[in-house]
Amino acid sequence: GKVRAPTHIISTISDDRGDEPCYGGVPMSTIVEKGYGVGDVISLLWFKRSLPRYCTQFIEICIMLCADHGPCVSGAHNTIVTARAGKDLVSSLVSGLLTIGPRFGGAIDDAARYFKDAYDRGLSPYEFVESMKKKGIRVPGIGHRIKRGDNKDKRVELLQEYARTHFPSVKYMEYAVQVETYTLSKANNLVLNVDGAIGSLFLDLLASSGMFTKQEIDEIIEIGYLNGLFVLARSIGLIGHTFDQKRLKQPLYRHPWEDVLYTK
Ligand code: Q5B
Repeated sequence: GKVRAPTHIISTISDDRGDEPCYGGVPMSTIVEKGYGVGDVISLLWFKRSLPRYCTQFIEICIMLCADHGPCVSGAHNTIVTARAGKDLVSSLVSGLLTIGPRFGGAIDDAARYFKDAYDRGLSPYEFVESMKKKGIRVPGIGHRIKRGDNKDKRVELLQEYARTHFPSVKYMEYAVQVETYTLSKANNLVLNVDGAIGSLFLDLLASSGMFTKQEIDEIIEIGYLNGLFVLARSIGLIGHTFDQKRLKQPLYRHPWEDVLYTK
């Protein structure tokens, strides 16, 4: 009989054979005819299912709100310096993307992991924050360079407002808010930041939409899908910064001597 040679690649998210490409089994024509948005495409390619509109809209809001945060943040700064060194679009983009990590934009997965673990174990915000302090770990999703208790991050408020209106449950978000109340009692810079808001709200989306099993939720959190939202979103801004520098014909960047402490 026929013997199938073993394949070198297994792929389950898209198929480019046939008349038209399919994302998660959905043909491109359906995606266009039904007016799907980028949130639907992310649902199909990342989560391998069609999610309800309120979920895909939430994903789209995350992408829009995180697309850029000005020229001074780590990612944009790297991209600007790279573009001004005469490098191409991809080099400028990845140089900015490479700054995304535990301190900058890449705390969403860890925020989801730690908030979920603490909430599921029934830890009070006090017990959670103090246990993190004992371990010498900063609470992911808490703290910001310029946002303060009396100057909260509007992006966080917008995400919370949307979820309170559309999500069946926001128990993880409410927990994150309680954690913030406690951390703010310690220092005014320890606000719930955009990473923490997305991390906790995505836990609510996963847990309350009825679209994921417990095992699937654990796998999503363990693999770490959620930083992908920031990476994808901020790519939009970083590409914009690259074009901006090139359009403005900005020269090679050199940091001023007077801003460096030369010491032995
Ligand atoms: N302390 C974000 O730190 C930052 C603490 C903490 C306990 C904490 C810091 C942090 C966790 C990681 C996180 C995402 C590095 C941030 C983002 C996207 C962005 C960016 C933008 C955009 C800021 C002062 C005192 C110290 C610290 C204590 C600080 N954070 N304690 N848990 N989480 N957060 N990252 O201002 O006693 O004086 O030694 O690591 O969630 O990246 O816009 O810029 O859209 O682009 O440098 O929004 O919070 O504060 O290091 O001087 O700390 O607070 O231990 O205590 P800072 P530091 P002490 S959103």
